Amino acid sequence: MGCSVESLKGSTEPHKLAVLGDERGSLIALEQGQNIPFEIRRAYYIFNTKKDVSRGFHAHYRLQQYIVCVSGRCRILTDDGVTVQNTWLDTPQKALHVKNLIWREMHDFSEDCVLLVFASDHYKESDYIRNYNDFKLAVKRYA
Ligand code: T46
Repeated sequence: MGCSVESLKGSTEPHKLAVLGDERGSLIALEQGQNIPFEIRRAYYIFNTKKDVSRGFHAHYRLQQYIVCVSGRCRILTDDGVTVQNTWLDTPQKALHVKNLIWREMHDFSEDCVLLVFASDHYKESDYIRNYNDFKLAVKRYA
């Protein structure tokens, strides 16, 4: 990579989101600079996931993401090269801020799972680290 990679400290942060509900139902607002601590360049959602099929298995050199499970549940494994963390996203009230240089895997999707992701950059395959050994080397290099 020609450019610097941000610090690894505090690389996966769970956030609790405030529900703005009334008698009609619930609403959660996500705003750049309020809940989402980076400029949003892309959003995508993952749905129609198949039983016992996991996803992810990669890290990003620079990309930060903010992940919310708006329906159903799934388990997100994050690994900073030293510590592995498992977080259940099982309510729309939980969000996970996953910074750069974090290995992530998504497991145990419920049938109704819809994972909404906000990303700090456009899709770039060159930003993906898809091999775990390459990820460990990148962590050593940039930590
Ligand atoms: C991540 C986790 C949480 C695009 O063309 N544009 C996009 O914005 C994305 C996200 C993907 N794609 C293509 C690339 C692949 O051909 O869609 C296909 C599936 O992507 P991928 O295998 O990377 O999907 P996941 O679920 O393993 O990972 C995704 C994100 O790629 C990744 O950044 O952190 O969700």
